[in-house]
Amino acid sequence: MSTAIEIENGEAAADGVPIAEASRVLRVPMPTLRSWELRYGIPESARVPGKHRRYSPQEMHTLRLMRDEIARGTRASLAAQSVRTLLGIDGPAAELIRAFLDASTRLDTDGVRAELARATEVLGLDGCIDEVLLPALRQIGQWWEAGRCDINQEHLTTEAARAWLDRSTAYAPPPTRRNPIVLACGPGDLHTIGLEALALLLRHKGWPCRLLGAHTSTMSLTTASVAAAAAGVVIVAHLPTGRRRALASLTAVDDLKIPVFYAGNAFSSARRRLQIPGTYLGNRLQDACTVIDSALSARGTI
Ligand code: B12
Repeated sequence: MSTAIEIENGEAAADGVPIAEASRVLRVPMPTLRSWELRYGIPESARVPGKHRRYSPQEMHTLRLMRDEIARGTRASLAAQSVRTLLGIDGPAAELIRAFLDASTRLDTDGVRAELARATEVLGLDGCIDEVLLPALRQIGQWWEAGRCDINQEHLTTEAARAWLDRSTAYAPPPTRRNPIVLACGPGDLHTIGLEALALLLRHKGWPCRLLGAHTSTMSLTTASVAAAAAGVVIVAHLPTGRRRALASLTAVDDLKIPVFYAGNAFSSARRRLQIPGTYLGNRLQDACTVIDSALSARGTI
């Protein structure tokens, strides 16, 4: 018998997943799935008239993004727009994501960096990060989960993207503020790229940044934040298993009366953000950068 995850990835259903099965696997009622397609074109219909709807692995992915976006509290119409952007269905990002993924599939790390540079020319740095880099990484995560790419491809692509972020940071304008922003993963998390990208955007707003990186313990974070006289602290956690320890770090920084901000999938639903100190940064890095910049500038910490 096939497991839910196999079906969700399409591995066990070569002809696609029937709507009743999709509803069961995704835990979304069938009428809701039908209304997403009718009202918002999510996913775009590939149905042959007279035949029952069957969802391909890519369509299941689209539905899952829609479900998760709504679970984060977004209205269905806006969620549909955001899913389109995430998938690169809309606008010039679509071609740039494809080119990035082609370079990744060829294991061409120079190509990955070159595509990020091209995306920056076309969409600006904000657009490159939110509309190309993050959606492409999400797609690679999906491919990896579905067995469509191996771990080497994921690692090479991630490292190429990190090298590009690092190099871009080296060429960012010099800081115009005095107190730095400290950025760290929660103690249980290795997923640094979102933080590295945010640090680059903050550097472009004049903020010096201290990136503490992966698996930062609460003790190291508080010690470094006090030593640096941090203007603010950002903590990111992706894995649900790391949420409790990330929360301990947030609380410790908040106790020091340093403004604290947080993001990542460990906090993606409203329920997971109940009674958490600090400011939730949402999904888009350019918006997160604006929130932090406005909050800290308003405090006059420069
Ligand atoms: C690259 C990567 C890695 C790299 C990280 C390298 C690095 N230096 O960052 C490595 C190889 C180390 C890694 C390890 C693992 N990973 Co990993 N990884 C990824 C991948 C492909 C991209 C991660 C990423 O940067 N995501 C950022 C964006 C693209 O993710 P997102 O979900 O869309 O994020 C949204 C919001 O959270 C927010 N956001 C995200 N980051 C930030 C940051 C800021 C500042 C803000 C404001 C917002 C924000 O914006 C996004 C929406 O627009 C994802 C795939 C994916 N879907 O994310 C898997 C993924 C996150 N990894 C996963 C897993 C399971 C693991 C491992 C446990 C694998 C293993 N068995 O060893 C380990 C965990 C190690 C650990 N303790 O953390 C799962 C997590 C599933 C879950 N929910 O629990 C994912 C989703 C892959 C998958 N499809 O299964 N991983």
